[in-house]
Amino acid sequence: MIRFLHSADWQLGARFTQFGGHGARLREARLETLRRMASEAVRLEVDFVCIAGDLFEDNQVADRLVADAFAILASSRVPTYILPGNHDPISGPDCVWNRPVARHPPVGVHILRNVGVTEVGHDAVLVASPLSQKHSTSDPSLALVAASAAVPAGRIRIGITHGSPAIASLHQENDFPIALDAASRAGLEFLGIGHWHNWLEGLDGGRILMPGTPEPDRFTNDAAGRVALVEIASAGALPRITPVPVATLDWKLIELDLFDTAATAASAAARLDALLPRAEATVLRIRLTGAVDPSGHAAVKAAMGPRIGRFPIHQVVDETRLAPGQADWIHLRSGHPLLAEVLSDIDRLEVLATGVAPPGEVPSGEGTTASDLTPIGARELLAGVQMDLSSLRPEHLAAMRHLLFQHLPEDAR
Ligand SMILES: [Mn+2]
Repeated sequence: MIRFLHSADWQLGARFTQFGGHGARLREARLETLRRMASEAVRLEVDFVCIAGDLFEDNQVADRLVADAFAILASSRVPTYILPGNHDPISGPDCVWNRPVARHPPVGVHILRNVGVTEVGHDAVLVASPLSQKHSTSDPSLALVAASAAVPAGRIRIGITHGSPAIASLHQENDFPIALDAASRAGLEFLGIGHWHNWLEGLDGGRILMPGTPEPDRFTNDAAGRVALVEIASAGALPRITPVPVATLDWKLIELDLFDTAATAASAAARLDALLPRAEATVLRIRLTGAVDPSGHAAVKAAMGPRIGRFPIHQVVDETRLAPGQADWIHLRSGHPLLAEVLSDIDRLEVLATGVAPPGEVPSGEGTTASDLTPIGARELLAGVQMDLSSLRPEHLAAMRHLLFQHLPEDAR
């Protein structure tokens, strides 16, 4: 039985310029998470830790950061194996791995500089294929086939490389495509890969795992923030994989459509309140969309105002636009005959339901307006329609127009 932690894509030193002055806090969070993985390695009594590429954001990171990261990893006293990825490929003399700071890492920290096999104890070996470029159309796992073939039978073979699972439509040709049977093709019990930032398991019958970034770095990767505990009982056995949460910060996105500003204001407040207990450890983005009038917009902002201030790292992305006024509607109707007909039908419906013509009603293409309808005409129109008009109020019809406007393509407005 061999037990180890598999992680990748730490990208230590990432600048997070989109967060302005908070970039430093986000960079520090990544080191806190690295400390957490080191403690988990001790707590779980694993045999080793591996990092399948992109420990560093690029080959220009400061020596000080490299030394700090190595010191954290060495502090666990659990052997740690680091593979160069596409962000930090092993290349020229100035690349991070060839600088003096990485030439002489602390005891227990090992850099997988070459394609080859490393003993990791318990009759298990690590078969590595590091990257030496930023892009390539070749499969980095191909090198594992020959390397693994040289390992005596009966050993547990653990592969490690970096690239994209060659899933049709999900990967790019020049982004290190990895065959979906790369582990079984090379006779590996397990292939630990890195590159994409969300947890991805189940490939090659459960033998390939992409753990995702241990510290989230975007709002869409909802399965990031973990490292993998991998346990392999013996040669030939399937790996048992358990996610181990290590993230320091939660990345939360609140999306608000300001269609109904009163309801949105209430829901914004409730959703922010739910996140407040962990406000200090949250990277918050609020995205506002929809067409809205200035007072509704102000109401939503007012509901969020006092709460947002309690989140040290937050962004408000305001993609709302002004709801159309009377003049806008007239302009829209004149430019779009089909839209004009639909709006005219909504006007008719409003007269039928409420007995009052909506403000700004304009003649339809046929030259009749909703106000022209007599009660008899209305009854004739409604005959056969199972519709209770008495429940329809002017705000419902306003919502219909609003919805219609929301769904107009940008260039039609
Ligand atoms: Mn990568």
